[in-house]
Amino acid sequence: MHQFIGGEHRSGTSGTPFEVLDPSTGDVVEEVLLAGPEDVDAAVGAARAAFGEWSRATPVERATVLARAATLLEERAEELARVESRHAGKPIRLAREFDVPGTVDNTAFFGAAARRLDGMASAEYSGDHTSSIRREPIGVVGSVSPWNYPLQMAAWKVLPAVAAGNTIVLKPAEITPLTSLMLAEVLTEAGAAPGVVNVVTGSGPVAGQHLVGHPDVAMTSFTGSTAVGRQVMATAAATGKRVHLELGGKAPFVVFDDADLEAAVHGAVAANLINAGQDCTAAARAIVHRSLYDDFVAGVADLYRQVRTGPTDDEATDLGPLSSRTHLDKVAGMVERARADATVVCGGRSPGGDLARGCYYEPTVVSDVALGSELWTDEVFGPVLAVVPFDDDDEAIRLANDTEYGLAASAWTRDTYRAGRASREIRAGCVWVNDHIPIISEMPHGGYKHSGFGKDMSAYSFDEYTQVKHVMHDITGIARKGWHRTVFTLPG
Ligand code: TAP
Repeated sequence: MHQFIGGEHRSGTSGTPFEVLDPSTGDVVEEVLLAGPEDVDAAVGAARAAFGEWSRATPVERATVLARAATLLEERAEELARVESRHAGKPIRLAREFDVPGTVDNTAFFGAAARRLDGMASAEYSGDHTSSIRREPIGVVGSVSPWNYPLQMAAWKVLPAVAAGNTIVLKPAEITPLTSLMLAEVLTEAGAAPGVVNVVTGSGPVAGQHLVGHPDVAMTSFTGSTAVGRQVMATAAATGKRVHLELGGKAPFVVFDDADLEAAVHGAVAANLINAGQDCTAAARAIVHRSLYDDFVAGVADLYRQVRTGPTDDEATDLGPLSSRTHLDKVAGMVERARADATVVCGGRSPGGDLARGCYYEPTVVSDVALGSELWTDEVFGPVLAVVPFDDDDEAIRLANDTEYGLAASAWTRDTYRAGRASREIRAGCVWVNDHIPIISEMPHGGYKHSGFGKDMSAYSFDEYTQVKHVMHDITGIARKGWHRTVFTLPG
């Protein structure tokens, strides 16, 4: 029963079975019958049927559902953390302390935000009419989410959409469907009517593509790779729907010569290894002033050798596996090819022993990476830090911006003017100063350049999930209005 349609768990009708695996062992967690186009049609039908009532619910009614859902998620926190850890291969500590509390907080935030969807103030701009702005939901939203943070990415898609009065069909990545189903179940238990939140678990090319191209879906929101995002945009274009894309990243981590080296080294380790590097904002390219370069590389490598790589259910584990064997092969291949023109300082291989059954990869530092090489330009999405030196601030900013991506970046400096320049000139949706990774529900998350457009989280996300209507209300009661004479004048 791995589809959640119209408030009920159902089985997929594609006839295609799929094994959800634990990437730390290769064991089967659950066998799923994938969704086919008929399941997507049923989910879109349920969402369409639920739209009228949900879109007319008062803000406080929607807020009450979300507030209850936050409480229910908190009650199920340990269960959610365990399922998330198991199918996404996350260390249990990360699932418990980041994924689940982040989702609870997001749900509570959108519960509160649902009550204050602001428009422009009403006023008599023409003198003869009251103009007001209505922010209205768009309709059925079709969302597609990735495997790296299955629960949080589902929440980022579902919560602003339903808080604003839309109904939704979400297709999570087929390898990590379980916590998205739990989120839909919780929202329904909290009082969202059947059909408000639906989840179809199927493959991207079948269920995802059908959802994005569906004529009854008014908007697509997608989080995933830039390559698939472009395909999604092309599919959505055929039905002329609104598109919101959160895509890949290759975040620069710029360490100026006045930086606190200890802070930068520890910051780089945490920001590169979070979620085994499978984080679209993870520090991927460390750009370090030549005066600190050798110490920075040695410091990060020293900490990487102390990282505890291990079973995901062990509270002591720092680094879990990558999400799948296919992804492990991709990461390992990129590091192998980088050896031709760069230095692998530590890591660069999978651990042996008990961990060899899983998709583990050692924390890896690659120094003197060649500009323009694959490791410099392409997303690795693994625990691999590419490091290059720079000599002056202009070069640092240029290297930070030397990427087609623009999701996130950080600048490490004690000089307030340098920090100001970096945050202004680095082209990314988020720039941290002397930190890298923290996110908060109140602030937007989204990309520049090929990292996509539109924002997740925060009140800014309502711009994606609402449309603005101008209502112009005559206040004169005059039958023959002055402006009519511009169009026609009665003879005589
Ligand atoms: P993708 O391979 O792009 O897959 C993302 C989702 O798209 C999955 O659900 C996938 O389904 C689906 N999909 C694949 N082909 C499709 C198609 N033709 N039509 C509709 N849907 C399709 O990304 P991923 O490997 O799961 O996730 C990693 C990527 O996501 C990275 O690039 C990362 O940077 C990005 N990401 C970005 C953000 C933000 S906020 N910008 C956050 C997290 C991740 P199946 O996998 O089930 O086939």
